[in-house]
Amino acid sequence: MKSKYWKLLAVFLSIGIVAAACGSDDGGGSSTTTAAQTTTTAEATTTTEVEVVQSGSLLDTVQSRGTLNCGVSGSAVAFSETQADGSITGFDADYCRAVAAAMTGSADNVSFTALTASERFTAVQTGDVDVLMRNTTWTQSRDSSVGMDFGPTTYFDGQQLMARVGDGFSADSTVADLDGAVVCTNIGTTTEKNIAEAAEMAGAEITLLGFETSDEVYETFINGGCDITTTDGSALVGRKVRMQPDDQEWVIFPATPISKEPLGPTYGQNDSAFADAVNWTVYATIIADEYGITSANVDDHVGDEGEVGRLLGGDGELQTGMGLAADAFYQVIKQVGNYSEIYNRNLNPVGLVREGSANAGWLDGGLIYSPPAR
Ligand SMILES: N[C@@H](CCC(=O)N[C@@H](CS)C(=O)NCC(=O)O)C(=O)O
Repeated sequence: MKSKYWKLLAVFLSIGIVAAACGSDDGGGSSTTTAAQTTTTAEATTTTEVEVVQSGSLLDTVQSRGTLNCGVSGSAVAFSETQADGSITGFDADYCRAVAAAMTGSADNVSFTALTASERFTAVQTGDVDVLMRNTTWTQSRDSSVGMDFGPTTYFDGQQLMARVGDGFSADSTVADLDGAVVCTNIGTTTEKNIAEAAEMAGAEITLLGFETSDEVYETFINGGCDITTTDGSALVGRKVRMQPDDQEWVIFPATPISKEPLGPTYGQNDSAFADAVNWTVYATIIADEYGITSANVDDHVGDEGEVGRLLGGDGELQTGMGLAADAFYQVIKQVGNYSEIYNRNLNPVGLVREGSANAGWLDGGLIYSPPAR
């Protein structure tokens, strides 16, 4: 009888630990939980008091602050653009808003910081921003020695080149055709490394000019200071639409990009609660898209059975267990929209479409896919 009582107490105390870990509402510092450690022998079960020190997650900090600090480019056409009134629009900016909606209940609770490529990782490490939504490529070195962790890829990109048709370049040009060319790009990027490597492997001698901002790159390109600009294909498309002068015709090549550039959320490493909240925000937008649930019709689906019901906060919901409100993802879809809505409203206007691209859903031959909400 006595042994049974201690077993029950031990189970009760263990549940207490889990609840404290998931629901901590401190300011993000270390939280100390007194817990029970149990030792079971054939004869008896004894309970010993030990201290479990659990370091606070950035998720707690964001929730108590009430604002998500999100690092963006601020000058990446259609991804994060600073408007005249200071607001930031675009695909990446909307993913900042989505994460803010999930973590704080409102998509408006975002403070944006515009960062150049070379500033971005330091800004995470110093705590100036909580997360980057800054056309940032997931690479092995960034994921390891640089100290970042990466969320689900929101845009599958690849590096391409852009040149003037008047200089003899066409859609069929290749890296080998760059021999003797001056190539402009941003510093602190995968771009500069990829092009240097690709040119060397193709036997093309190039002069690589690196700039801190894209605005400087395109100013120099338009003025004839470089023959080629190179970066993620999506950025070339956006800049061509916005900046090609009437007296120049720009062409993007090669059709198959010279690299893989999976772009998505990036945050400091080893913070699982924060990572889960960011990652499942992205997955929620993808799952909603798979079911055709949009900001316009989400209210009709609250209370649905199965995966949709759970995702929107109904029976069996899994959000509170990860430190979010039960309706966190309902708020994301209601206030920001599903993956297609976010993609189409920001990227269709510059000519980027999901159909036939790697950014189509997996059922349509693309790579956009989510694990199940179960
Ligand atoms: N995806 C690449 C390139 C990212 C990058 O910085 N791209 C440039 C060209 S789109 C950019 O964001 N420029 C915007 C700016 O200068 O603020 C990386 O992660 O290194």
